[in-house]
Amino acid sequence: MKDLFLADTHLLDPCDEPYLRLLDFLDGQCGSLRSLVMLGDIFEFWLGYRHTVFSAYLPLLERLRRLHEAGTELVFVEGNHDFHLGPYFSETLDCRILPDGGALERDGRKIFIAHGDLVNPKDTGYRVLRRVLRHPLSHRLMMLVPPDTAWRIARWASAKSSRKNGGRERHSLPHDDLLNYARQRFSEGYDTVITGHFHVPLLHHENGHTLIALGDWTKQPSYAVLEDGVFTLYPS
Ligand SMILES: [Mn+2]
Repeated sequence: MKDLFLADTHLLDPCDEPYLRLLDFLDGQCGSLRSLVMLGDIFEFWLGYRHTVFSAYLPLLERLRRLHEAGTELVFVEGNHDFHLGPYFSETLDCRILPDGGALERDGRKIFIAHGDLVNPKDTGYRVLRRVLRHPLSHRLMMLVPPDTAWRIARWASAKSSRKNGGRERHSLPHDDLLNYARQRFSEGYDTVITGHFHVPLLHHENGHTLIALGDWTKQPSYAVLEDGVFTLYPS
């Protein structure tokens, strides 16, 4: 049995190639996963309503339900695109939700998982906005928006941001901030730190500690596997 770590698939349209690739990939993993750990931005946009989910996400949610029924533990660290996961995840899928990341114990290893959006300590503006948006009151206000309207706004915002980037996303890894963040966790007793968010894969070993940054799911799907106490990062 193994544990699978995945981030930044940014799913939006179930006809998109990366989305279909993820469904195939998860179908192939069913029955062999002890846990599936999603480290945020799995969805390009998510809002947890009580009785509604976005229909574009039904294919993935069905895969997650199958994994859960096959005995896979689901863990979700909220990203900056998908927070307020709500009752579908917590109740229907029995998913363990970590809004700000947290600890995971596997094979005697003490692992800290986080999305990665809090790696830069100087990004105070983002931190304030993040706290406001994640406040339970914000969730209640957002749920007053009809799901069709929320979805339309999300698609518009997504198209706008990809137009702004000229259709090409540019990603880079803030090495120093990320290393400092990981070293802080190592000093707290964690032996492994795993993040997503930067879309650039990294596997770094240091004094018996391991730092993994997951890539995304565009051209070369990126994920990490923990099996028999050893981490492997793909693409390797
Ligand atoms: Mn992110």
